[in-house]
Amino acid sequence: MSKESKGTTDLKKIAADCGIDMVWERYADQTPHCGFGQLGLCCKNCNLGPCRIDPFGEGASVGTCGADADVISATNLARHVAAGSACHSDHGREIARTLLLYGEGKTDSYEVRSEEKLKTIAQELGIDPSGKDLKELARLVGKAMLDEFSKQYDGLTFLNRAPKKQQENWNKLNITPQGIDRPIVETMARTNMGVDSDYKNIIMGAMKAALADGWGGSMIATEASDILFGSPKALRAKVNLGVIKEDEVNIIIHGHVPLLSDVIVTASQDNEMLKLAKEKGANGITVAGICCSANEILMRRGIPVAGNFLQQELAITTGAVEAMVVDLQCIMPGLTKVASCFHTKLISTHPKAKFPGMEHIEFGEERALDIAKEIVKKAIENYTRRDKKRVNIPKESMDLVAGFTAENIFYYLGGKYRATYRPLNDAIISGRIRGVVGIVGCDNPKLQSGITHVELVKELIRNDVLVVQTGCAALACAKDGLLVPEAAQKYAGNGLKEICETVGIPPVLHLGSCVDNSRILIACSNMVKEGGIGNGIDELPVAGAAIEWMSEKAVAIGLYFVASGALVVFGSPLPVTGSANVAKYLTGGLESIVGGKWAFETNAQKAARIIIRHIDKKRNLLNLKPAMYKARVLKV
Ligand code: BF8
Repeated sequence: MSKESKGTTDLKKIAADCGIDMVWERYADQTPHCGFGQLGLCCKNCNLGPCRIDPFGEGASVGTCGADADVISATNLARHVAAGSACHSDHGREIARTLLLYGEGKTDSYEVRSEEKLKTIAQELGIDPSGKDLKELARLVGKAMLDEFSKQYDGLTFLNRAPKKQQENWNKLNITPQGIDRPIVETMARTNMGVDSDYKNIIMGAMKAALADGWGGSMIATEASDILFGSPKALRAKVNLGVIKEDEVNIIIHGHVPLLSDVIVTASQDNEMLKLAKEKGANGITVAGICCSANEILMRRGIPVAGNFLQQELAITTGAVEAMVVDLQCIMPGLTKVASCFHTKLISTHPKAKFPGMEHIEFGEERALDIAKEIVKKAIENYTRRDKKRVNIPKESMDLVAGFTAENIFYYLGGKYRATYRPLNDAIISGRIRGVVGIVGCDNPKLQSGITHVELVKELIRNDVLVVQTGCAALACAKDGLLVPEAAQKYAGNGLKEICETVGIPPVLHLGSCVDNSRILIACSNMVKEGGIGNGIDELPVAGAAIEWMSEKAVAIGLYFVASGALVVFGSPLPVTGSANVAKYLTGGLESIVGGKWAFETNAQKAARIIIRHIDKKRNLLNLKPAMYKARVLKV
């Protein structure tokens, strides 16, 4: 198992010397965790309770209303899924609305950077792009995207991208989302006291909400962002806290929605701002990202990444961050305590996410660039308050290559002259690539803070599995040097190495932020359409893992991949294991219904073995030759 980096250890000591608890100490203070919560056996959804079920069979076996462990754990899970889906979808709605505002001429802070994507999506949404100028087309596409959220009966347009097999199955099971908002509302309604009391039916409802996220809200977030901010292309950049510069004004962007992060980058490159920074004694302005905001501006603009989820507090303890600017999602309320010991200015920007102790500068799409300049100016002015003696920036930074998408993956895999997934499918059929696995999601102190991702990915690529990544998992692996072409030579099995060296790609492809998991759904559908490796996503030699999952968003992502036919491995189990029925259903029963299922395994080597066995089983069912090169022996 890899060790914590020296930089992290040093910064933790600085915080401790300041008397500050960070996520690791707060986590330790919470252990042992509440057993009822971990097992999913407590219910506080009405005032007959709160109730809890005794897992040892000695106390209550049902709540006051009569709900048993099955109902309570399935209800809790469904509500997590609804919250996670709501979060992603709200993000998608904001980008679609901005596209509409641009089209209506109500903001000049944004533009259409991918005309090609705008036209393709327009056609998909039933809008003829011919004869329309960009603004008019953006207006129509923005409006049509927003309509997807409020649809009541019609079904989501992007569901048509899924293989026919999945679409027909969802229709048969009555879990085809009618729109984006409706299944999420429905999940909250059916889990209210005294509504749905059949755990299987509750989980079916949750799958509908999750599908509305993956094939709806998240997919719209990705597509609308590509239109406004540009379709990513492979690029090289830097990752880890070492990207913070000792002699420059450092601004950290943290959160999710690229509407803010993109304009902050633009504002930081403005001559007036650069001049002001010089006047204050700085040699320039560095913008770096944390969490999925980092991924958004990395993928499209090559902006360096300061870190993943668990590094948000560490960034402040470098003593060199003038401002941390946040919007929403995955922002620890604990930041304000850490910042109180340093000169860092914390600035919240979103009306839905305020934090006591942070300065709030409300962001608005209509005058986004002006607001961004105001924020950047505040950061520059704060540079003079920096205490140089307290600056401790770790030396650690690493190269990474990011910018892969469902549309460009074929190009980088050798299909330069044919817009086709044939090279990828052929590599799978020949066995050079054993399968494709998405390693996504958060990093979590429960599981070594990113190190479990790294171990899992290394074991997979060693066994010729091509890995695609998003979210904080991608950043954790990037810091370990896995997202550069050179990593193939060092870590990949012979088959995968041959492909990577021939076409010059890393063995681990970065596909973006968490909403960009939708790119993985599209890539899977494209693999099916290309032919030769199955008629549905459930037949492909693919899997997913969010081994260090933390957020409700990760639960929603997990469920939409399961509902779309994939095996999904989580590290710590979902909080359902207090119900043997629900746990068995999620990890077994669902497979014969939707093709996918969950597995829980905290050990990276064992998780790799689960995934590789699954891939080999799918290859056998497809009558594909075994992986071309003899599998290396797993270490467990
Ligand atoms: O949406 S991976 S910790 S930052 S929830 Fe959050 Fe998890 Fe990171 Fe992005 Ni996703």
